[in-house]
Amino acid sequence: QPPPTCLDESVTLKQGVMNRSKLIEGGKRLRKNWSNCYLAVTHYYLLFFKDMKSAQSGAKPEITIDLTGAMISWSPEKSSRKNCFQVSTVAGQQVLLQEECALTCKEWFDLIKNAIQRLPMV
Ligand code: I3P
Repeated sequence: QPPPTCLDESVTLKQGVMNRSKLIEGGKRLRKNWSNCYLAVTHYYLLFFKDMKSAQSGAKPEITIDLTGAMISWSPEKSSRKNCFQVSTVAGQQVLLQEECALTCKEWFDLIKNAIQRLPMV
């Protein structure tokens, strides 16, 4: 399943604002840097857009995360912020996601976890 090149409502399970910090990209550990972004979850991918406006006007995602074989876990030790979880991909990308409301954050977590579990293991 190739990654969507823009927001596609027909395959989007959930979309909304999240705080994100990349941890590892291209095998390199990055300096932690939180930013507010617009996340869309599909059955196969996480798509991160700059904001809602750019997502809904057809912009390309800033980051695309392949959920096949990915791992997700709560990671309170990775941040001083509450409600943090991390997603790691087979390709070695790592992002931290965070949201102030514990309930909303758990909804994202459960949805992404379910999506991962439906995909084949690699
Ligand atoms: C980092 C920045 C991050 C913080 C991180 C700091 O400092 O304050 O927000 O992560 O903590 O190192 P800098 O901007 O100078 O790089 P949290 O907000 O998630 O705690 P860390 O080093 O303990 O990860």
